[in-house]
Amino acid sequence: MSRDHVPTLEEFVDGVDKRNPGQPEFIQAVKEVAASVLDYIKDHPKYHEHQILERMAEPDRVVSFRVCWQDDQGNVRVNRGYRVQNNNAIGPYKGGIRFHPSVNQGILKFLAFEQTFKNALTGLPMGGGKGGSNFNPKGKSDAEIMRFCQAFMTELYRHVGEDTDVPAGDIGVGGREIGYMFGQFKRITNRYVGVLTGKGMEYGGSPIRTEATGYGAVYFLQDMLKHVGKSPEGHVAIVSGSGNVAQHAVEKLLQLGAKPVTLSDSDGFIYDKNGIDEEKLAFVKELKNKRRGRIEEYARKFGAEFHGDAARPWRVPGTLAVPCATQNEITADDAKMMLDNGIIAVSEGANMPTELEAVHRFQQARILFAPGKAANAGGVGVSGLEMSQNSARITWKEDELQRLLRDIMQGIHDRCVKYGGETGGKDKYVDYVKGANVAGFVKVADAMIAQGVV
Ligand code: NDP
Ligand code: 2IT
Repeated sequence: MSRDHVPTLEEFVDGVDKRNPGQPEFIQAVKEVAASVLDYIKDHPKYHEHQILERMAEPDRVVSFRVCWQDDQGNVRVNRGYRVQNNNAIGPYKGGIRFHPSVNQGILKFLAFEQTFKNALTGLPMGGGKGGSNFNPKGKSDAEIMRFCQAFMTELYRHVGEDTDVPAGDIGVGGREIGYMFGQFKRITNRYVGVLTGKGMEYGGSPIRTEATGYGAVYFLQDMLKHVGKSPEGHVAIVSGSGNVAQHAVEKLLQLGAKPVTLSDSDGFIYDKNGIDEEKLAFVKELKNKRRGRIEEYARKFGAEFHGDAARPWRVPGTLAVPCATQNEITADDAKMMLDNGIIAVSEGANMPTELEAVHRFQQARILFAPGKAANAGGVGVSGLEMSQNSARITWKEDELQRLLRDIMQGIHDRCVKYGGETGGKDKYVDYVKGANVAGFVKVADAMIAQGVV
């Protein structure tokens, strides 16, 4: 690729393609950002001179390691662990850890790349990273989870630290796993520091970190609707997933007067025409967080529909959608179905749940579409506040954190409008994808330029 002109999208993506064989999710994430920022770079040549986008799309480092542990039968098991440190221009690397059999280097590179922009959007000083393992937590005993987490941290500890890289949870990693990893870090290093976020309240956790991602995604939905003179009240909402993010998205939707009607897991989805209320949500929390059961049980208990074969809920009619399971769960065909059913707003609780072609359909239809790096940033936002509290060795009050989370989401919405709003448009249309990408890019890019060629 020639350095004397700003590359076209095709030229740029061609280079990314060649350098990252077998990593389609990473290429997809970089392509989406490049499509948004290359025009901006053309108008601001310093970013091209400093090769900023090229540097952002090459992780600072990728660490890969073997994780050996013993199952309850005494068998030796081997998994692969990773930490991808993408960019630390504006703060220590920060981002979750995912335990899922699908985890590979390309998926974690996509997540660490996205995280870099997301963390910049929060306004807090955090760089981007992500880690995980192809370990499958399903069906494992508590003791097996503990041994795996300890083995994972036995290598990870040398790459992380409260001022270096601060992991948290993601798919398959919640409070239980964070506790075991924190315990092992402390044992190995003999240091009690905020090396992980999402900790329990007894040992340095922050109020509302558990709720923050789902709440934040619905706050963002509320802000997008407000921008066009609407509110979530009375709307039917389609939600996917049934883990941490989905549960708290449903909770906030209910508080704002919407009617959530679906939830899913990797087996399929439930459709409750009467709506998922507080009592039914309490059942889901007990089912998923304590008994670690399957969502199908909801349908049996409450007489709702269950659709198996890993079906996703997008065919269900509704006007709001909050995808909260995993990447690429909304295809172009799903997007068409949702538009035909009258969808007006989509807020991504998950990371990159919408395929590129589906994003284009939503953009062409000019509906309200919030990309994950904006909409799900509330989780890492409160993680950043957990880091501040740990540094000061205090815990702030819940009210204060509720207010700060609301402010963070509002701030992200404002930044998206600034860079993605149409000047002179009649319908106040905001391209939230462009807005989030350019706003995140500018902050990290300016810090990189200030810090020289490193
Ligand atoms: P959980 O592990 O708590 O829940 C994940 C949910 O998604 C489960 O219902 C799970 O079903 C389902 N799921 C996961 N993978 C698949 C798959 N391949 N196919 C179908 N269903 C799947 O994770 P979280 O709620 O924390 O994370 C959900 C999404 O939100 C992820 O994209 C994550 O990256 C993103 N996110 C999370 C944040 C956080 O703070 N936790 C912050 C920002 C984004 P099953 O139980 O059957 O596997
Ligand atoms: O994708 C994400 O933003 C997360 N999984 C949360 C990261 C964090 O450090 O809190």
